[in-house]
Amino acid sequence: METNRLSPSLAQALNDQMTKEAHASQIYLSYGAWADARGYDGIANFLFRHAQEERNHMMKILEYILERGARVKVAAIPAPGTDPTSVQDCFEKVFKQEIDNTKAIYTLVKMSLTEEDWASWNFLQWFVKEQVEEETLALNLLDKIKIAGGEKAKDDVLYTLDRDLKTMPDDASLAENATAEKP
Ligand code: OFO
Repeated sequence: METNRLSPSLAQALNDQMTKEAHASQIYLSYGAWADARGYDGIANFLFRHAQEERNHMMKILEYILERGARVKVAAIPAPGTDPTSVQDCFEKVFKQEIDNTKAIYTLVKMSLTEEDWASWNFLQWFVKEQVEEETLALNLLDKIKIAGGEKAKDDVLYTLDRDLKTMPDDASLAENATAEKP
């Protein structure tokens, strides 16, 4: 009896997405190491936490593939690429990385829609929402550094930003999640 509930193409695409999430994790890890080596402990802490979040995303997909009876294929993770050249460049790279990942998630959503695989479509909505949060978070960081002077940001401003990032929440609060009780 056939117990696999994923089409071969969607199973492959989800496996590929697992690798993309692992790749994102490696990118955050490498940027975190870059920031730490330059004395930006708070930025490093934020990026390391985010590396873990990306790994959790990978695990979430892995568990879903297994749950649907398809095969998980753990593939090689591409290298994270070059180090940022500045704090601004770091956040710009983070933002671009999140946009690329959003595009990949949208492709998966489209596939599930075309295949009328509503279980996968429903599963992927969590990622659609997550990407909105992550893009907002990255954009907020980019705004902060731009206000601080971008490439010309002074050391004391970078110091404050670094200190704030240490305790910054991992998720951005979105307008659509606001309620009358919790505006
Ligand atoms: Fe997995 O959310 Fe960012 O990339």
